[in-house]
Amino acid sequence: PKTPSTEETHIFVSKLPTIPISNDIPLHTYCFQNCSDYPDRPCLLIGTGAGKSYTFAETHLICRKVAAGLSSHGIKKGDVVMVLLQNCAEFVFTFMGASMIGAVTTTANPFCTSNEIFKQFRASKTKMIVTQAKYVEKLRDSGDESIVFGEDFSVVTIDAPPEGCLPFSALSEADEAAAPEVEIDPNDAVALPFSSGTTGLPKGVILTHKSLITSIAQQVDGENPNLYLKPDDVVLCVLPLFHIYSLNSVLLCSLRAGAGVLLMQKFEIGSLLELIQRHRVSVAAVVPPLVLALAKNPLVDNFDLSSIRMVLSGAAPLGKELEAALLSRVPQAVFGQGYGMTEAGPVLSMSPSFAKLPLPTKSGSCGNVVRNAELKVVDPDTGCSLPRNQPGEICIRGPQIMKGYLNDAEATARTVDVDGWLHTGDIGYVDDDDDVFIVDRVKELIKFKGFQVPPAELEALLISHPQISDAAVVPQKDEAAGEVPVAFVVPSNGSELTEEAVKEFISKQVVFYKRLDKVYFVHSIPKSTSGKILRKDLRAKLAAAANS
Ligand code: 4UU
Repeated sequence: PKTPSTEETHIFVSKLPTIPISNDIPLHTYCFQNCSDYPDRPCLLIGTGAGKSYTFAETHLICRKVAAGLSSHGIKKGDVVMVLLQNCAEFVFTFMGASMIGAVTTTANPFCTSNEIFKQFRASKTKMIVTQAKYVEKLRDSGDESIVFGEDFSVVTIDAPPEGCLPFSALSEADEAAAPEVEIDPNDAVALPFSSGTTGLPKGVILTHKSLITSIAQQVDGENPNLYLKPDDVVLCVLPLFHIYSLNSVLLCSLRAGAGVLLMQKFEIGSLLELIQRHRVSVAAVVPPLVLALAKNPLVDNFDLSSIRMVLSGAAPLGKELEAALLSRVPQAVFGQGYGMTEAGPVLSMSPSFAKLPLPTKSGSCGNVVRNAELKVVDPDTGCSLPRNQPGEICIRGPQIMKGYLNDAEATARTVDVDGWLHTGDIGYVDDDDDVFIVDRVKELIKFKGFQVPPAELEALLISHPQISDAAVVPQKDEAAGEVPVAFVVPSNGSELTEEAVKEFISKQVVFYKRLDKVYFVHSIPKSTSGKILRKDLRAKLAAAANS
């Protein structure tokens, strides 16, 4: 990032007063800080099966047992545990248990391919993987002789363990009194989600106890919380916990606020509606494709959704029409957006309509910057900060942002400047009422239904194909997914490559949302004199083709 000149800096802060934040304690202590006041209240409600639930006291106890169990299976302070799970109680127990012994959780999508999982495994130096039996086959062959299943890492399954794996009871039935006492520094890592950030391949994002506590507090603490979760709320957790949105704004915020969390393994509209009705879900955290389903699916008419008082959408842009369509389905609910980025801890702005003393916000806005933080908008060409109503790159500063990328000082320095500003790669502005609007994205990242698709990863795979000499991947607008990745491919001389063959070559190697929607064969990829792909030109080409 460029350093601005000496002129005045325009900095935006929250309209809500700054609050004291106890971010010098460990994350688990903070999240469970008030839970002895309501030990018997439901904490985790399981959406599938017999409808099991865990109270706050039970949840806290199992987390402590898992802490002891992780420790007795060799996990030490600073070690990394990979949670490769769909939403379930064991996810929560492992994450919090790891925190209790100063270990770090790296979260991964269980639908990822073996190759994708082991990239994250190697980068994070994972010692143990907690998963489900059906994903174990993907873990048996790391593709690397020096990483041997069961020797160089252990595998725990939450269901019946296949050969060479431990049952989850090995962790959850340990004696909680045996957990070691560890000193935790506020700047120690606790979560290690992976994100490609503004450019390049996925990287480990170091989120510390301090960063996560600050981010949670910015949402749910203070006399007038920005995201007011009440003790009798049932908060829908259908978005995957391996993504920071759900992990932070749904799970950790609810734990802190004493609200119940309804865990759903995956999104399926029928069971979602049924569960909302049955458990009287009051707060729903969603992404735009889910808003689409709730707004448009005819099944919605058959269910009672009157319990919903708040709908939060984030992770991708949401059109005003869709927002209006949703509100016609749940007219009693307050609707608003949150704007987050993994590296930002993650929340940058949140609708003030969710506050205890709510303030109005405009349709299409991502709310106001969170408290105890600063936001500025910079001109991408000059690096100078811009006044209200002028779009530029959004930057955020505060104790909630990441410590940095794991083992990548260069990428960290490109993203967080010397003054502590995190450059998001999003283009937006702040209007006269402090409402934040995002209008474009200048970073490489593609978002399919809110999931990250890093073009650099797909480009590297494409170029590894013997019949491809060059390639570029860019987003194309899509009604259902928001964006889909499409490739421009330069075939090698004489190759008879087909679109289908290229698509299949990729789809075998990547998780479903990274699959190419379209392949265009071209003679060359437009590049700048320094060799950078001119993505803007390719995006313009796509837009022109779509409009013709
Ligand atoms: C337009 O998507 C996220 C985190 C989202 C989040 C978290 C907590 C939303 C609400 C909340 O409470 O993280 P990443 O790292 O996967 O993707 C970050 C990028 C942003 O830089 C931006 O380009 O996702 C896009 N994005 C949005 N775009 C995130 N939220 C929004 C939004 N509108 N509301």
